[in-house]
Amino acid sequence: MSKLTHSKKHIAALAIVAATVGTVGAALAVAADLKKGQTVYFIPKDTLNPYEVIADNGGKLALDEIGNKQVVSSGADPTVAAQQPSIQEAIQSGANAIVIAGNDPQALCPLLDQAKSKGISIVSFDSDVNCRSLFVNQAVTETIGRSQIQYIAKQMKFKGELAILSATSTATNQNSWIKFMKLELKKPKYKNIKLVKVAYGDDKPAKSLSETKALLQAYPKLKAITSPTTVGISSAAQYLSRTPKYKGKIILNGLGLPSEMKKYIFDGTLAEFSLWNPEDLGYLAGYAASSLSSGVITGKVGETFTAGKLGKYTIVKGAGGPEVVLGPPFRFTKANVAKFKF
Ligand code: RAM
Repeated sequence: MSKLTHSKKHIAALAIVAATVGTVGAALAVAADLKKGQTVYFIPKDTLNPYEVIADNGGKLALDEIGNKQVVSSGADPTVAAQQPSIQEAIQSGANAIVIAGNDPQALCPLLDQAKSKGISIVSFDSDVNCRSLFVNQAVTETIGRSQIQYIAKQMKFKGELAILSATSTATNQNSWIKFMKLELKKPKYKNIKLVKVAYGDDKPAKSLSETKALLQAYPKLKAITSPTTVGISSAAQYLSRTPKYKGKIILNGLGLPSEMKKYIFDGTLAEFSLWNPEDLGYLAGYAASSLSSGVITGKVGETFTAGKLGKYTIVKGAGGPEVVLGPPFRFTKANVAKFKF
């Protein structure tokens, strides 16, 4: 193996992938169809959120494999205003594709439509926008939302006050998960659980922490907090863990990075949380964007493409239009959390 040239190694790697998915010829053909030397802009919600950084790194892995260039550009805050200059930059520099995690479903669309009219392929990932050809979804939206309620309700013994600590109030992903959390809570078995508030920590550690404090002060009988954001859950866990009055008494769950959350699992602050592999999400988005900008797919339901080591994906009908779904989320507990690197 060590004597193989780079390209032979690449072919060998592809053959392994192809054998795994059982379609050697097809996988090699798709890889050959991808254009090289293209530029793909990754525009995360912001550049400081560790989750977004991991996802962007996954995108780079894919683009490096294909022979494309990644530019990561966004603001320090998860806002529309901070993302707009990055879209403009992508247009002006003649990028081939944009992969964006939208801080709002609609407000970015005038600029994204302008980009599309210049021939730039538009893919959303993590947080959807209304004006894209394809959304790379981390897991089925409904499953993410409903499962968080199912898990926390069990820990709450199906009664008591519950609050949600979200990201920004306009984030498409959190809002669509919260919609399904509320639908799940409508089932008769949750009649004794009261959702008292949805608070917004804006995916900023300091604001997420102060919102956690404010919830606990405003609702002295609060039993549980669910936080569908990695920044929210880690800030809430940090506060609960260092406050003896609350540690192990306020139930916490949500979506977190195992690397950030394992210490709070082991110190008894919380029992479980969920996520998917953000690096794989970015990697899949890198292949999706390159497949679109190469004309291998156009973004129609039923089309397929190969995402390197992750194998073959089929475009399905999602709530906001055509999407590909990375896969089912993982659930982390004391038993498995240490095994995950992200
Ligand atoms: C935060 C961000 C991101 C979300 C994860 C779960 O890092 O809000 O968009 O997908 O949490």
